[in-house]
Amino acid sequence: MDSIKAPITLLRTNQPDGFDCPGCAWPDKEHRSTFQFCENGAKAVTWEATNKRVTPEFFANNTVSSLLKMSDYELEDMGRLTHPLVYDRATDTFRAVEWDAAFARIGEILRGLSPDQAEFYTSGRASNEAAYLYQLFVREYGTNNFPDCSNMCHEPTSVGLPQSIGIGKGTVSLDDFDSCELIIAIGHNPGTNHPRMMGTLHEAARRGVQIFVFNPLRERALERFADPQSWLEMATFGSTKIASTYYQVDGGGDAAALLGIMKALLAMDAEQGGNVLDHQFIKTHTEGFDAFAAGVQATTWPDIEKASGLRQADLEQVAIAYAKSNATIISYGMGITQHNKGTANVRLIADLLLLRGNFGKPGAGICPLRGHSNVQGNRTVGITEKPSDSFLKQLEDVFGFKPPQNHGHDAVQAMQAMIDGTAKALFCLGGNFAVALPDPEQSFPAMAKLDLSVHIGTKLNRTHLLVAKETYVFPCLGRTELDIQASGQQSITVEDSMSMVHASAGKMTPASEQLRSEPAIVAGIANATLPNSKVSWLELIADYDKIRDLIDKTIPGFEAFNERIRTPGGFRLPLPPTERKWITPTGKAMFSVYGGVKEDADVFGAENVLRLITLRSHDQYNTTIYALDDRYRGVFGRRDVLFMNEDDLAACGLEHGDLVDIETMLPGKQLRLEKITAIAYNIAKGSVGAYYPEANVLIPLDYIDKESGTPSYKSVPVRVERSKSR
Ligand SMILES: Nc1nc2c(c(=O)[nH]1)N[C@H]1C(S)=C(S)[C@@H](COP(=O)(O)OP(=O)(O)OC[C@H]3O[C@@H](n4cnc5c(=O)[nH]c(N)nc54)[C@H](O)[C@@H]3O)O[C@H]1N2
Ligand SMILES: Nc1nc2c(c(=O)[nH]1)N[C@H]1C(S)=C(S)[C@@H](COP(=O)(O)OP(=O)(O)OC[C@H]3O[C@@H](n4cnc5c(=O)[nH]c(N)nc54)[C@H](O)[C@@H]3O)O[C@H]1N2
Ligand SMILES: [Mo]
Repeated sequence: MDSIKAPITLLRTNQPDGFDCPGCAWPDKEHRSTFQFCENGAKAVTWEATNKRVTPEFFANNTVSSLLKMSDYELEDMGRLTHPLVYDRATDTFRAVEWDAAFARIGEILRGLSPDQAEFYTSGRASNEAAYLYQLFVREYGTNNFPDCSNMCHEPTSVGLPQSIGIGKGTVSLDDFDSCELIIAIGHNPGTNHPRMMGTLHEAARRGVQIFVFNPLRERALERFADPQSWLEMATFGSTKIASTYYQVDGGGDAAALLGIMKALLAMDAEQGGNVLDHQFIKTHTEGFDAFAAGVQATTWPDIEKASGLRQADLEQVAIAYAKSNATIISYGMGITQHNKGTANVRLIADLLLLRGNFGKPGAGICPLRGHSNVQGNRTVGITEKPSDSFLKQLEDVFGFKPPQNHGHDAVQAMQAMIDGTAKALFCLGGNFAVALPDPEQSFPAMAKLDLSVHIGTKLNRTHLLVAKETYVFPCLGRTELDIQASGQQSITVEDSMSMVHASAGKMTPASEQLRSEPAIVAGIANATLPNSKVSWLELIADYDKIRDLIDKTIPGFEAFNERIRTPGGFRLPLPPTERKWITPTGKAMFSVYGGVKEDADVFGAENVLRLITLRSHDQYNTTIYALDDRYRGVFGRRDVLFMNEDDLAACGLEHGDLVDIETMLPGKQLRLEKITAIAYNIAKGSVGAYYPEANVLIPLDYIDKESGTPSYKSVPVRVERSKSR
């Protein structure tokens, strides 16, 4: 970004009249605090607002085959896309195409397919307005095939929490962090992925709130953190201790740890005459306690210790602190969800909170850390392969078409349909679908089998280059850019991790005159595909208030949307558990039975089998690599490393710095990653860590949490040996 624009643009991040940070989904207090941005938010903003451009001239001089040889980092580093592009097979290049001609051709192809042969992916940066139009178009076209990035991320939250508390979202607000007495942070790395949360944790730590961290890796920022917003600490190079205690749980050992804490609580409650659990809450608000308690009691301490890697005495300490706290928040991320029993893990967290009534009171609740800045909003406005009957009915009533009733494909199922050849078309509203998914050896070639692929993006990435018979790449406006339509300047809206909906308006001159907004591109394709549509697509684009009026009419919680969005800070969507209302089939919050203690007992028993955890570095945003450093973990200039515990290195006959080959140890799978440098690291014994997406070659596509369909990106059994290839 040029040096004059950069500071002005960054100052507008997360301001009432500015744009929402395209980084993470952590909220801001009232969204109008003084200038708040973080290092990684700044990277996300400047990544989008770069001066570099990748033009039709560039594409004319570079074949797709030659571009495919470039790294993901190099591809995005070429800059912003400037023109709508179509793939030309004869020359193996992309060339510029007229928007309307492209839309017309796409419409023609789509009309020739049966709707369930097309897959419509969404990555979580799209605005509510774009995502709503997209689902409307796709449902009028006739399918619920909505693979989305949530399917690889917080789907276990979307599936598990409704069963437990009646809604698939977090229940805490930022204010709750001001009055909580205990925070338990499981399986997330906020110093890198939600840096603004560090400010919140930092304040809590200074208030004397205990923070217990459960993580197999020692993450520096969770141990100590200097708040960049605190001038004094920066000036004095001081830092605040964050984790009161850091529990270095084994990878995949969280369920055992949670069961241990709950076993200790049940025992304390029995000893102390029922003073430990909130029996009144349990009686009034929950069901399933007896079966749950029996399951916990049947779990033995030796099993818990073995599966969690933690000692009984440690887990009892957590239970004692939890019993003392009148208001507890549990936050969690991918360390909980990306496992074979991700959904069951999420339910266990809810169980622990239910035991002491930690819902619907100040300072307490559950806090899933969402990924993309509007991934939660996308789901709220209808991006789901499993729409509810009531939502479909509402669409039918308001628009007068019959939406498809059967459930569609999630991300893994969409890729499987592409692999077996039943899917013929793929749309991507943002993201890097093929690179984000497991097993590129299967998924990359599947892209070429499609008749049509269409991508809406800001920068070029590998998924765009894995061309189908016909491929279009459409450049769109980013969050930071001015969006002018017929009625004037438009704002879009987003929902953060805490269900706050607010407006966002970019101010920068668009990267190219050719760019269109995401809503405009979706509407253009819809208009060209559905000649008898019940929706006036182009009118909606003239004024996004009209899109919001439709959201208001069809989605609960958005009443008076246009009015409320004009209040600085926006508004909060209804969260019934915060009022102790439970929208479950029984009308109560539900305890669950985990069943056993280990998520995958059989696989990891064998000799020398280690658990591979795939991770984000400090210098990356998912598949976007900003640079090759991972500062907090002390890795510089490279990403081809494997984090290993010293004991595991020794057991494999290796030393720090040795080159290793990694092989996936699942029956019938032949997945390998070769010539990786093993480095000694403070990681729980039995677990090894490697960077995503490079390590996706080791993850089978069908190795998933069966309840949610989410790949077990953090729990792949592997064997590590000295590299044969030198
Ligand atoms: N800068 C930046 N910000 C981002 C992103 C980014 O890539 N870059 N990505 C965004 C997205 S889409 C998401 S989903 C979030 C992801 O944010 P996080 O949830 O923080 O995701 P990860 O970096 O994958 O790592 C999670 C943490 O889980 C730990 N872990 C791994 N396995 C286990 C386990 O079995 N148990 C426990 N207790 N811990 C475990 C790892 O050591 C790591 O510290 O961040 C969002 N924000
Ligand atoms: N091994 C392993 N794999 C994982 C994970 C893991 O932890 N380990 N994490 C998973 C998770 S949590 C997620 S969420 C997925 C992420 O999967 P995706 O969401 O598909 O991937 P991203 O890397 O976030 O997408 C980056 C691309 O988005 C486009 N883009 C950026 N901004 C915009 C915009 O404003 N509009 C549009 N239209 N496009 C834009 C750019 O073209 C960029 O190349 O990956 C999953 N894959
Ligand atoms: Mo994510």
